[in-house]
Parts: sequence; structure tokens; C-alpha cells
Amino acid sequence: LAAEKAAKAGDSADRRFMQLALALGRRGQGRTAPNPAVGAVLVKDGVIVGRGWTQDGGRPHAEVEALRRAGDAARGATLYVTLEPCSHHGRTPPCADAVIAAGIARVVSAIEDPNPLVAGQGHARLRTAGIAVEIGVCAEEAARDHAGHIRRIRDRRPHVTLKLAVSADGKIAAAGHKPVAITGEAANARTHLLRARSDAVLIGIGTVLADDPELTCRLPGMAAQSPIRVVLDRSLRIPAASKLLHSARTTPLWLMASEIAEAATAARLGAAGAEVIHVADCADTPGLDLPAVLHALADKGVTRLFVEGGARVAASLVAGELADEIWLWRSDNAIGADGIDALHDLPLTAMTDSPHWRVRTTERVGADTL
Ligand code: AOF
Ligand code: ZN
Repeated sequence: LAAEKAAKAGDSADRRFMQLALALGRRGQGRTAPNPAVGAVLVKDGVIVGRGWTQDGGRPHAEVEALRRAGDAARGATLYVTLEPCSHHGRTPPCADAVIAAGIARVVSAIEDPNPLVAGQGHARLRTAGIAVEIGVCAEEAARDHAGHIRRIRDRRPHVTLKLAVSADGKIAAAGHKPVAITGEAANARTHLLRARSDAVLIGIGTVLADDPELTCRLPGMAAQSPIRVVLDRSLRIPAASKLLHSARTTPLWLMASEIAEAATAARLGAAGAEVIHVADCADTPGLDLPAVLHALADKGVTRLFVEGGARVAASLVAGELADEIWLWRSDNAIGADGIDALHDLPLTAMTDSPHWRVRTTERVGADTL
């Protein structure tokens, strides 16, 4: 990482090709876990001769894909890659060795891979073979794209993105938890896209009982990209007739339950296709220990977690400063004073005024503000 910081920003052509590699890498987001979604571009004499990205399930790796597509044209080319080429023997030999064998002349890499199996050894291997290596081009963007991988390796938890859709008066539902549509079509399409780019979506049992959601990606042609659905269901209250349980055989459903949840209930839900994962209870407040939940998800390979509610889950994430990124949607319409507050017992300002988060962008999407 010191090398990364020391590296010069790179010239504009390098940045342009790296941008392309980043865009290619994003195609894999939500489909490669626990592997990071890497992108790679091969360029010779200013012409793109190969493009690749990490394939579904995490293999083949991006570089190998790009090299395969380029064939003999790869000899003497420059490789642009969004993460350090690996140096470890996994299911296939290291990417660094494949890059060397293909006769690549120069490698431009965005960031070092924090995976202790790699951690600089990929770059070192390339240099030892006489390849010119430049590190740090578009590093900030790459770190954002690979935030899930980095967080999982460094902190044993996924990168957590929290979505909150609130009315103009800060509510998320009408009185009695009656669901109301808050955001419009354009915002909802963005949410579905975020689902597809996540490894897992998480909600609390309260939201299951109130809304009976399915949490799949319903964008046209993207149904196969639905993430794993995760429910914080401490005492296993999920209804047998819920949409989540009904679709558990086609799209995975994980129920995070207390260690003292009833064994017979867990067995019945398991037989219905759900996977029950036991985690510790929180020591001081009623409910599951959220850091323990995040550790369990990371251990199962989740790198990008999308939290969709409800108010209690959102409040716990905000209070525990466990959200890495927040998508706060606000509509122009009010619900009324008797509606349900977005952060349960916390004011919205606990989030918007917290020094833990800063506003990155504000934009109008359809009829809503993001
Ligand atoms: C690359 N290119 O496209 C990706 C890399 O289980 P394995 O053998 O596939 O290795 C997984 C590790 O490889 C993963 O944790 C990360 O460090 C790296 N991912 N490396 O050279 C790629 N996806
Ligand atoms: Zn590799």
C-alpha cells in the first residue's frame, strides 16, 4: 500500500484504459463472491486486444480471461488490471505466472490485493520477471469497487450498504406499519440494480411480517442475478406462507437466529429450503449481536451486503456505525405524524449529522432525491 500511495497518478491514456477495466470488473459484482470482481484490459500499440472480468463464481480470474481472448496478440501488450494479479495456487496457477508466460511487457495495476496470500507478491513476481509494473492508477475508484473484498479480508465482515427510503417527513410506513410506496419507478429500478450487484440482501423479521417481500432482482433479464436473501429472525418467526420461504429452493434464504432458537422450528425451516445460521445475542440490548451477524456472513463468503430495512435494523446499523455506505432516498410526499419513523427510536439526524458519514453526492432521480 505504501507503493500504491507513492505511485504517480499515471498518464491520461493509462487512466482511460483503467476506467474501462473498472467498468468491465463491475459486470461481475454480486456474482463472484467470495472473490472480488476484477476487470482487465490488454492494449497493444494503442489498440485493445483483449478484455476480461472475473467470471461467475469467481473463476476464471479476469486476467486469464483477457489473455485467452487476446491469444497471440497478448505478446508485448500492456495489461490494465483493477487488482494486483494473484500469486497463489488456487484452482488454477497464479495469474502473475500466466501474465509472464504470455509475454506481457507492462502491467498497470490499480491497487495491491490485501489478501495475505497475495499482498504484494503478485507485483513482485511480475517485476522479477522483468515486467514494468505501475501501481496506483485509479486507486481510489478501485478501492471503492473492491470495498467488499477489502472489508472482508481486513475486518472479517462484508461492505455494508444501507438503503433508506423516507417520506418528506422522515417516515417509512403509515400508522400500524401499513406499507406505502415511497419512492418512484426510477429509484426502485436503482434499488433492484443494487440488489443484483450485492452478494446478499438483509432485512429484519419485522419487515417480513409487515411487507412479505420477495427481495429478488426483477429487472428485465436479470432474474438469475438475485442475491442471497438474509433475514434477522432471532426466534424464527418467519411465516410458513411467506414469499421468502416459498422461493427458498430457487433463491437461497438464510435465517440468522439466536443460539437458543427452537431446534424443531429450525429443522422445519431447514426442510423447507432455508438455511438457519445461529449467532450470539447482543449482550446489552435485546436482539442479535450485529457484529457477530456480519462476521458469520463474511465467513460464509459474503463481501457485499445490501440492507433494506426495516427501521430497527437501520437504527442498529447507524447506532453501531456499521454501515459503510448509505443510500438515503427522500420523496416529496409526506405520510403524516402517525407514520413510522425511519430510524425507529433515533432521529434521522443521528445519521445525517454524524461525523461518521459525509455526503458524497445529492441528485434527483425521477421524482425522488437521493
Ligand atoms: C486475480 N484476478 O480476477 C480475482 C482475484 O480462490 P481463488 O484461487 O480463485 O483465489 C481467490 C483470491 O484471488 C481472492 O481472494 C483474491 O485475493 C484474488 N482474486 N485475483 O488475480 C481476479 N478475482
Ligand atoms: Zn488470479
